[in-house]
Amino acid sequence: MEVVAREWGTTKHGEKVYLYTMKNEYLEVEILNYGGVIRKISAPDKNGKFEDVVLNLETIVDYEDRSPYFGAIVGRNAGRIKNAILKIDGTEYNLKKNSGENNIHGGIDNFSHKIWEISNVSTGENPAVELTLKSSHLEEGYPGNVEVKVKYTLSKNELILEYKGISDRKTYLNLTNHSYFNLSGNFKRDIQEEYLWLDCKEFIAVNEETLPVSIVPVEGTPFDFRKEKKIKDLLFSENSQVKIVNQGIDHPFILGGDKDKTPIRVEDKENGRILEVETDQPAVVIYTGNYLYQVGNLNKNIQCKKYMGICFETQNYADALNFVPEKAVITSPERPYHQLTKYRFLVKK
Ligand code: G6D
Repeated sequence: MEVVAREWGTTKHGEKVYLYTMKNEYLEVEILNYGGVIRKISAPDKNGKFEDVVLNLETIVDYEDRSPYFGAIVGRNAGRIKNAILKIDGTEYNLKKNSGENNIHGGIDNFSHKIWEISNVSTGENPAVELTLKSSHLEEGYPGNVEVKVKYTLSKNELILEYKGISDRKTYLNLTNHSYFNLSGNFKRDIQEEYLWLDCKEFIAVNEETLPVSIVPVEGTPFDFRKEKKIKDLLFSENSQVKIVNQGIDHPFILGGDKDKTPIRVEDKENGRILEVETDQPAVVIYTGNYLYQVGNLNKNIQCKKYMGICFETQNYADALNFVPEKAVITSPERPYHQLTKYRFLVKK
C-alpha cells in the first residue's frame, strides 16, 4: 500500500500543511502535519459503502479558528490540571491558564495547533506515518525539553496509534487523540441512536469545572454501560453528573489497561458499523460532544450539532498529580512516555 502526500493549505503563520492518505481494502485514513490531526477515516457499512466516521472540517483555517480538537493529538497533557499547577518532586510549575484558573489540553499554544515534522513514512502491507514534535523546557510552563513521536499505522481494519516521548528531566506527559467518532456515515445522524458498551466498573465524578473529584462505581447510575445501550439513554437523565457537564458524558472511565482486551465498543445497528477501542492506558475520557453546537459547519457543509460525535480520549488518570498522585506516570530520562491505542472497525452484516 502506498502513502500519498499532497499540499493541503497554509496556516496563518505561513506554515505549509500537508495531507497524507493511507488506504487499504478496509479503511481510508487522512493525516495532517498540523496538530497530527486524523482528518478523515472512511469505513464501510454492511453494504460496503465507505463513508466518513470521524468529524472533520473543510480547510486549515477552519481547524485554526474553530476546531474543538477534531482528530488532534492533545498534549503535553490531555484534560485539565487544577489551578494550572504541576508539582513534581516538590517543585511547582505554573502552567498557562486557558480554562478559567486551570490548564486544559496542554495550554494555549499546545500540541494540537503545531506543525509536526513528518519524520517517517512507510509503505507496504501496513503503511504508516510518523510525526515528531519538539517542545522546549517551560513551554506553556511544562518542565523538560521533550521530543514526542506519534506513529499512525494502518493495519487491515485497524488504525494503530503509538506515542513515544522522551525528556531531559522529570516531567509529566499524558497524550491522547481527540477524534470525534460518528458511525452513521458522513455525519447523517448524531450519536444518540448508537449503542455503547464499556467494560468499566468505575468512572470519575467531576465538579462544575470538569475537574475530577471522586472515583464512583457505575452500578446504579446512567454511566453503567456494561450491558450495551443507546447513548441517548444517558443523555437526558436527571443524574447530577450528567447535568453538570451540559447533559452528557465528559468523564474519565477506569480501564484495565490491557492493550489486547477490548473495553470499548460502539455500534450503529442500522448500518452495521462497529468501532472497538483498545489501549494500554488506565483511563479514557469519554466526551459526547455536549458543546458541539458552538462549532458551526462541518465538512460537506453539514451543521455541527450537540451530540454529533463521541470521543474516546485514552490517557492516564485525569489530573493525576493533583487527584491521584500515586497513579501519576512521571516521564524522565530513565522512563520514556509510551502509549499504544487501537481503533478497530468492523461490520455486522
Ligand atoms: C469541553 O469539557 C470538554 C473537553 O473535555 C473537550 O476536550 C473540549 O470541550 C473540546 O471543554
